[in-house]
Amino acid sequence: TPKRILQFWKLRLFLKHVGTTVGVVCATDRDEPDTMHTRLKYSIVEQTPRSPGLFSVHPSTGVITTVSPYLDREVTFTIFSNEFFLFQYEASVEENTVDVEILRMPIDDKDLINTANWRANFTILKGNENGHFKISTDKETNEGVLCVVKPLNYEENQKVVLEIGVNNEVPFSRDVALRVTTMNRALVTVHVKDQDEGPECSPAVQYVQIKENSAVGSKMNGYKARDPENRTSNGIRYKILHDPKGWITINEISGSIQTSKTLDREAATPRNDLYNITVLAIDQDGRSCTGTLAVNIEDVNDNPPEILQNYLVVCKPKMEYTDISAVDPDEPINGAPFYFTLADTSLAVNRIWTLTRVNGISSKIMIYML
Ligand SMILES: *[C@@H]1O[C@H](CO)[C@@H](O)[C@H](O)[C@H]1NC(C)=O
Ligand SMILES: *[C@@H]1O[C@H](CO)[C@@H](O)[C@H](O)[C@H]1NC(C)=O
Ligand SMILES: *[C@@H]1O[C@H](CO)[C@@H](O)[C@H](O)[C@H]1NC(C)=O
Ligand SMILES: [Ca+2]
Ligand SMILES: [Ca+2]
Repeated sequence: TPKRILQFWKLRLFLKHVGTTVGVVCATDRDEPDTMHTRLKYSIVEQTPRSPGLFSVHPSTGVITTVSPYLDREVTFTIFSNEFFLFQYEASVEENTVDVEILRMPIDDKDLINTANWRANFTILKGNENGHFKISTDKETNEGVLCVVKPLNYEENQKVVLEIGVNNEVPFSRDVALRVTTMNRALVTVHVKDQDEGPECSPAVQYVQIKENSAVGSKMNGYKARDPENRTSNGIRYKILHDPKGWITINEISGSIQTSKTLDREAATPRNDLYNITVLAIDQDGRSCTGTLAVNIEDVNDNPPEILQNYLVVCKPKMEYTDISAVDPDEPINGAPFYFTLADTSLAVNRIWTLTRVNGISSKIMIYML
């Protein structure tokens, strides 16, 4: 036989909708868990104002619905239940909003017997794996205050269901011999409301590769932003905010790019880095985001090596030789090892000078005076 342990709970709801389900009372019986739905009957013991009544409860499912067109009323429920019940709340929050209170779960302890120092302790049992929510107890009212502490994204999640537990120091059961510290639980369905957001520049950095010295007017894919609501790039326009050397133009409609000058990898500063262009993406309502188009200018062997010294002295007999070094501004693959020869191949010159490779250094030779 079910243990009829009485509990009175008062819950206040802020109603935003009429004619809808506002919650479900679900009483369970620990002794006979499989038969609870067939045995338990629900009814509203009391509601204020009594006439016209605002709510009705379904006798077997426990679903509470509004029956009166009163809006935004604060309502106190007195719920009569077995050992614990599950109450379902609905709450909503705009996406991208943070540090807002979205629900208060009041608990009125006045009717509880022998619980003078009763203080509610709320915990989120399930559904907060990503840490978007926080629940705390209002010390004065003993209400559970549910807040959003990390912004939600409608495009990722339209609703989140949280299971909330509430404990207190005094067991819910008056039957102390049972020593049951049952946790009352509530299910909160948080509806994430869509915001009409601007375009999304994601990923923030997009990469493209162009060979240097490509013909002026060469085209390639550029930057793509998209509308987070429908995930398309339609209707988004593009502008270049910053182009270090002014080498690139962007197609306003497609975001594809075109070279407007001959690209010179060796003239871009800093060399050996990506050539970054800042792109502004604008939607039809004028909202915008910025992204980076990182252009990898592919090297072409378009630079000869250069000898570093243009004047050297070899002073006999103290010196027999000196080093000659050369550099190439292209990438290593288009640079050293270099081949050094004497420009003047005449016998007179060759009789006096000879070139010898420095071991292990491909950009340096020694010139000997014989
Ligand atoms: C509140 O409940 C949590 C989890 O059940 C527990 O870790 C914590 O100690 C409780 N706090 C108090 C003040 O009872
Ligand atoms: C996507 O949404 C944006 C703005 O809401 C609109 O301008 C664009 O036409 C939509 N694209 C498609 C394919 O529906
Ligand atoms: C270009 O952007 C990339 C990616 O953000 C960054 O690693 C790099 O340092 C940037 N280079 C320059 C020259 O700003
Ligand atoms: Ca080059
Ligand atoms: Ca070269």
